[in-house]
Parts: sequence; structure tokens; C-alpha cells
Amino acid sequence: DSLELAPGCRYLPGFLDRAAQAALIAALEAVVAAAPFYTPRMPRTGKPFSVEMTNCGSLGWVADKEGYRYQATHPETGAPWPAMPPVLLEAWERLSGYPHPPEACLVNHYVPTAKMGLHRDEDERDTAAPVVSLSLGDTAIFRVGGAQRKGPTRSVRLASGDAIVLGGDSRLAYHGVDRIVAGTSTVLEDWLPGGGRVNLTLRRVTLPG
Ligand code: MD3
Ligand code: FE
Repeated sequence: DSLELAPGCRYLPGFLDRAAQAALIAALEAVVAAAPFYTPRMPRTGKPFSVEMTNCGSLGWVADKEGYRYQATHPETGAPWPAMPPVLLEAWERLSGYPHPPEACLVNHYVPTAKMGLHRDEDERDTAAPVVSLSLGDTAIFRVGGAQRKGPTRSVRLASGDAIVLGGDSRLAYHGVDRIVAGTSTVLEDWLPGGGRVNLTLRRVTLPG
């Protein structure tokens, strides 16, 4: 089932069943073996994020003292990002309604105390493509607003297996993660000691063609 939270913001609770979550975790273990999580930093100040990140696909989103950008290589190892696993390309095809493949999958790992401040995703050239999000592990208290930082927001619980698709009028909406509800899932525990939450965002970066 699917719920339109705001124009262009589609929420699909339970999109991935337990077997699909396990298959996705297996694919992510291989991604993270090739491209380890690193700690991104705020531009200028160098303040560390509380979320660790990595990517797969031809491009990855990175943050360091120089700024925010997409690049083809891991910022610490210098290696090209690992390929996007087929299971993620299939999820994009089922959810995005977009006729070109995703170029980047940003993988965010939240320890139970991590959060992500209210922001917009605006480093992509192609904003006609939606952003597709898949959640694994502990539930997140996610906040989504509108085009104005100070506008009204609503809170949504994103649980393991939930998908959310941000397109149309919601593509440039402000959003963030207020907190993680520790101990709400055990699906990550065999992979990541301490569990926490992993969120994947599939993105089209460049203009197609
Ligand atoms: C709403 N990640 O990586 S995913 C991010 O749960 C990010 O890790 C959050 O925000 C997370 O940039 C939220 C859901 C999401 C992604 C993109 C959006 C919501 C969005 C773009 C526009 C509006
Ligand atoms: Fe975002």
C-alpha cells in the first residue's frame, strides 16, 4: 500500500518484506567491504556528521571541508565506488517512474544517537528525477516540510523495509531525521555491531542524454 504524504511525496510502508531486506543487506555488505563507511564533515568548519556514509553507483555524494559534491571515487580510499547492485536498480525501476537509471546510491548509517538536520537535496543537476529512499534497521523519526525552511512540517516514522519516493513538488522539500528509536529492529545486527539504522537514497545526478 502507498500513502501520498504531500504532493509528490509517496510513502510505502513495508515495501521490502523480510526476505527482500535480507537480500538488500547481503548486497550492502559487499558494497561496504569495497567502500567502507567514512565520517563526512561540514564545509568550512570541518565539524563531523553524526551519520557515517558511503556510496555505490557511478557517482557518490561526499561532504568535506571543501564542500558538498558528487564524485566518482571514495574520499578516503580513492577507489571508484562499487557498482549499484541489481536489487537497487530493480527498486528504482519499481518506484521511480523515471526512464533513466540512478547514478548514485548514498548509504547513510545512523548509530542510535545520530540525526540529520533539516536540509534540501539540491546538489543534483537532474531535479526532474525523484529521490527514492529505502530504510533498514531501527525506526527513524523523519521530518518533511515544504519549499520553505520555516514552513510547516510533518513527522513520519520510517521503519525497516519502508520506502519513500520524493518527486514532483516534494523533490526540493526540506527534510531531516530528528532521532532514531533504538532497539526497534534487529535486522542489521549480524552485519553492523550495535545495529542502528541504514538509509539508502537512490538518485539521478546528471541530466540524461
Ligand atoms: C524529502 N536522508 O541522505 S531519506 C539524505 O533518512 C537524507 O537518511 C534521510 O535526507 C535519511 O539526504 C532521509 C528520505 C528523503 C530523501 C530525499 C528527500 C526525503 C526527502 C528529498 C526531498 C524531500
Ligand atoms: Fe536529504
